[in-house]
Amino acid sequence: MTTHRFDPAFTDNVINAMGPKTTPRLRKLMAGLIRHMHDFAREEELTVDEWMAGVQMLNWAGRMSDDKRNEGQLVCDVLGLESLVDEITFTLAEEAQDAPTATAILGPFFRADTPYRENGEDIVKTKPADAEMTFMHGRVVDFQTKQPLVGATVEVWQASTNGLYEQQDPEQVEFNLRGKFKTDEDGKYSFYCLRPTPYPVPNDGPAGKLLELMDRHPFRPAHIHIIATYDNYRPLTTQIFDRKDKYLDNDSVFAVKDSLVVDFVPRENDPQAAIELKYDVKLVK
Ligand code: MBD
Ligand code: FE
Repeated sequence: MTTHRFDPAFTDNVINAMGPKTTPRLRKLMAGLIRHMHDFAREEELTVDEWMAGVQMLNWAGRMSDDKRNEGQLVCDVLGLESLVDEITFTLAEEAQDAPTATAILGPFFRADTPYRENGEDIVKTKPADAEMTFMHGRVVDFQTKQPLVGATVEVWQASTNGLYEQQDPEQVEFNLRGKFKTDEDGKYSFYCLRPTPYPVPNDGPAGKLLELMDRHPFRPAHIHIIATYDNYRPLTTQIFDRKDKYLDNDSVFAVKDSLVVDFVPRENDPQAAIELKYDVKLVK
């Protein structure tokens, strides 16, 4: 039996080809994915050449990805998909309970093996000439009771002023601008870092090609990544953004939320840093 390709019944045939040994969730996700992809192709009258260009992009992304580069994720990011999924996850969690510190996307430059450091340590191990040294500190608290969480983990990472994360840049020592901290008996964490600077996402691959084809710039506003965890609390992945940044309203990966915009302020009497940022992380169970 054949059906015309424009006939929606063709799509049902493809979906119904799934066998009984799937999970309900997988069946639902695959059916939705197939339906939307087919509708997209029909609505846009996608040509073979256009489809093949997309396939080539996927293959290119796969080829250039390894443990130091996650191009597939970056492609999703410039298309807003990771931020959309983050928002959906956050909203569902919020509906289940009240609002903690807002989440933001993980992004492609997280490293699972980041070392623990002492509170007050400087994560700037390779210092760029234009470094604006910053003291970042705050507490991790229970969102509802406001009680400090002692021994919570705060992990941070940021790009250097040349726009590169440590694993992208042979000039930076390993784990430069990264660290994991444990909150002290008052629930406090602290470290020295760079005032973050805006930078373009890597644009020498398919993500950059897509941005160029869509006539978009690759810049992200200055940000610091944070993951905060504590026993029995919901793990938090987020980013904070400099209020003074000019890309707040047009982040190339759509990750900015109002509540994550922070103020860097002048710091007095500290030979190590002329700027500081106080940031409390509020976790929920
Ligand atoms: C980044 O630095 C980043 O944080 C995200 C989410 C995507 C691309 C580059
Ligand atoms: Fe980042």
